[in-house]
Amino acid sequence: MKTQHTLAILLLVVSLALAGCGDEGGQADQVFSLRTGLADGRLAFIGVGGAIDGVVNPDLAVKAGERVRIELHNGDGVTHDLALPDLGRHTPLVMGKESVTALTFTASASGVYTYLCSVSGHRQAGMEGRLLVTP
Ligand SMILES: [Cu+2]
Repeated sequence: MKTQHTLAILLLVVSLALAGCGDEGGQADQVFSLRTGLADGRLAFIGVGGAIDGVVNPDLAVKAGERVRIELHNGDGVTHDLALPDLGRHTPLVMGKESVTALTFTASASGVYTYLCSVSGHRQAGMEGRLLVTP
């Protein structure tokens, strides 16, 4: 079991390293950091830094055409991800407290999109917010 755990961490580190490489190609116009945790006894994405600091499931406001990077920090040790189902995008699972994953994409069309955690039951438990893309 210990070996499996070590292997899982190793795979996570490798996948994070690969994700990092993939992101180097394009500079992001907007970077948001979210941390998983509890707010009022519910699961939540909590903003870190900037205008969203401390905000629970913050609105992420960007302009159409901008390159957006969302970093997801695991703050509670529970496995999570961040998915944008309308855009068909999601981060890898972020497992283990203080692990970080990220998603970089171009917000091509204006609109209101839902971001959520796709781990079973987590959206219902509170992990849901909005990405606002304005023209
Ligand atoms: Cu979750």
